[in-house]
Amino acid sequence: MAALAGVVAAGVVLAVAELIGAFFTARATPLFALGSTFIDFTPPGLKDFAIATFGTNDKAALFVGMGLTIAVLACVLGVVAYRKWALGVLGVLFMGAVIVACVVTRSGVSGADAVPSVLGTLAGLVVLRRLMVPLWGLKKWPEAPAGQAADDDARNQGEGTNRRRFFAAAGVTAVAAGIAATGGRLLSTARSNVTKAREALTLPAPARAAAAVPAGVQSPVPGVTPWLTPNNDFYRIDTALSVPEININDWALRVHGLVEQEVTLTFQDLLDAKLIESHVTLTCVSNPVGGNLAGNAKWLGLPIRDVLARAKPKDGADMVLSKSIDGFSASTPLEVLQDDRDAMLAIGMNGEPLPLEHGYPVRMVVPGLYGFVSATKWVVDLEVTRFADNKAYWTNRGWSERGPIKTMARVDVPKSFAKVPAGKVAVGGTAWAQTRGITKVEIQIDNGNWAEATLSAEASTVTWRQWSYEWDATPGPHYIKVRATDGTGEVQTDQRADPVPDGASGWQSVMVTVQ
Ligand SMILES: Nc1nc2c(c(=O)[nH]1)N[C@H]1C(S)=C(S)[C@@H](COP(=O)(O)O)O[C@H]1N2
Ligand SMILES: [Mo]
Repeated sequence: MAALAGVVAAGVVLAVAELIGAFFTARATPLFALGSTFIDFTPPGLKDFAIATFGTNDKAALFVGMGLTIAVLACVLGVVAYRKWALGVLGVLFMGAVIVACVVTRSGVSGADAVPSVLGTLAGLVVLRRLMVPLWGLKKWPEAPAGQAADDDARNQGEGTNRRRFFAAAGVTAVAAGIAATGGRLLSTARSNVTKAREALTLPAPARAAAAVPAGVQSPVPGVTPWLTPNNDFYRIDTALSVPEININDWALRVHGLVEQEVTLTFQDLLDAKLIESHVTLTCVSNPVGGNLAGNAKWLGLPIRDVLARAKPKDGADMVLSKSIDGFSASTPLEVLQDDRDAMLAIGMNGEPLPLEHGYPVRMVVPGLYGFVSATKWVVDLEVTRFADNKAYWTNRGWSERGPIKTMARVDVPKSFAKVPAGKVAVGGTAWAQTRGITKVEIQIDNGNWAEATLSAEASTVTWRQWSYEWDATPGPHYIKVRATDGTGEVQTDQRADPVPDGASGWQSVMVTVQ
């Protein structure tokens, strides 16, 4: 029962902080701050494990893990408080201090944002005390601490009354905490007008429209991923447990560091600039062989080379460290942002303002590089610097400082472990080698000869290219292997590599049973 009291009190800490937190920075409530701090201390192996295991549900998995950890700690604290109240109080205050430390060290969070966590902790203490009193009145257990005064009320009650009193208080408090937490979430959503501002935003027409997409980019095989990924289906990978909410009137991008001329851009500057539109396939370095952490969209934005031309990088600069409002950063080679590949500060995705999860109002899109070294969402700062002088977020955590995308072919149909009827089986998928392009995709059944797949039309070298293959399948278990050749003539390597530190490699092999 003491352990249960601990769990209820912990729930009150989180719920009260959530409710009061609706009036403070969204990222400053205990769960988000604890989780974000945990992510920041994540070593490369663990991040990779989390994504390999949970995919884009990694955040949900983190919350479940955190919930269980907090529940176990709360049980322990409850029992400690029952035996020695002063020690329990110390424990709760210590946990409160840890939460506050996590909150105030978040980027973009101020000291005042500690208020919800402080008030939550105090509320938790009060509840813990109120639940302990009837427990101390239960004289049944020999270890019931003699000195821990149950109040007169509790002392004069019988066992049954104290027990009932405890469960009634615990139950009512738990329900109240649930209501407070839900109310807090709803309130903070209602108070946010960023979603409405995004919906009200009309994007300007580009000065240079995207190149027309040729007919036949889509693989004819049913079930192959759509060539253009709808925004809602676009994979999402980031360290942001709660999505940053940026008001476009407050947004500014500072370009500074090794430059002749510091430049500051407002959102209006972007709307007024000569924008371009272009299809680009984004890929995550954590994508395992055969994985689906890649998506293709039409982006609208300002070429970063235009911004750099105004800032005039100084000799010796070789990198741009882009930073988001929430502390993520990416190191991108300076020359990549200056060449003709159309790296951009994007404000539009598939004809809409960027969705909040994909970087609203402004993100970077850089063809040819994995997202962790280029695709900064919620970007607010570009520091022109040198690789020798500065390290990006994931580089500090064991990943590479550079991340050109490796050539990769993927089978979408049939799925791994599928059962298919004998005869003609349609095989299809996609392949990418951004900035080099895909010139060939080959299929190998079991240990047979490599056979060329039919390539779908190529939109550009910075988008993925789909393919199809007709397989004459004979009954039994079979392996389908796939490999691509890029525009330089290089065949995708069969050398297996893990995603850490600079991207997975190897040929995907799909097992199917032909019936
Ligand atoms: N601010 C911010 N930007 C970020 C990240 C992040 O964690 N924070 N993750 C990067 C990574 S690892 C990838 S793969 C891409 C993914 O972009 P998407 O979520 O729009 O698909 O965003 C990049 N930009
Ligand atoms: Mo990524």
